[in-house]
Amino acid sequence: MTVFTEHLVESNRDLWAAMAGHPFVLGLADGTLPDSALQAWVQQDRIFVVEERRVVAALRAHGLPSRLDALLADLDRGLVLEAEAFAGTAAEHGVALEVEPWPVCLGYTSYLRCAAHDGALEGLTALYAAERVYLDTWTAVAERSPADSPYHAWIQNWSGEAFRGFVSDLGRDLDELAGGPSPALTGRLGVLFARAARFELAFWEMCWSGWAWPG
Ligand code: MP5
Repeated sequence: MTVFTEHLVESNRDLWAAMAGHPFVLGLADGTLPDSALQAWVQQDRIFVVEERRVVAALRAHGLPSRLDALLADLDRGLVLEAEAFAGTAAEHGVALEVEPWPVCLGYTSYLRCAAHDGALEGLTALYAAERVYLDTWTAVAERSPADSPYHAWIQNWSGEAFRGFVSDLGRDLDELAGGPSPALTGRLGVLFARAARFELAFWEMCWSGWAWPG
């Protein structure tokens, strides 16, 4: 029998392929990303990781099994460092830090937070989509990147052993918490997972196309 998290990923293979082949991701891989797209990503993903801390806090407020709670505590510490790394990159490139979240970023972070408030399984399923997409997409970037890629640190951050281990632990704990979900629950969580993954694709597109607020 396929475990729950693998079933979720298998059901969304087309989305995974669309992400690995997205122009933003291909630009990351060969180092040809336009400055405007890179700047948008640095600014918007910094907001994403800051907001992700609130998702993690909402999840932990449900009272989770201790191993999972400790994993999320580690994630929270890592997010502080990631936000600092983005701030450092922004300073190096003269990029403004305090910008508004663009619609897709705001929609996605709000969606993740709502899922986390709705329940532990709901929030973890949506968060797992975000983490698994990042692992798999940056792994695709790593496979196509030269060793001296200007994005080496990011590639390492999201395709290296530490992050791979974290995503694997998160999946294991989600599978354990979900148990053998009923068809109705599987369907409901499947929608949450797929929507979060579609937001991930939209996030790349937002950065690539500069989808700011109209007007
Ligand atoms: C992640 C991220 C990875 N930084 N940004 C998006 C849009 N999706 C996923 O997560 P983490 O937890 O920041 O390493």
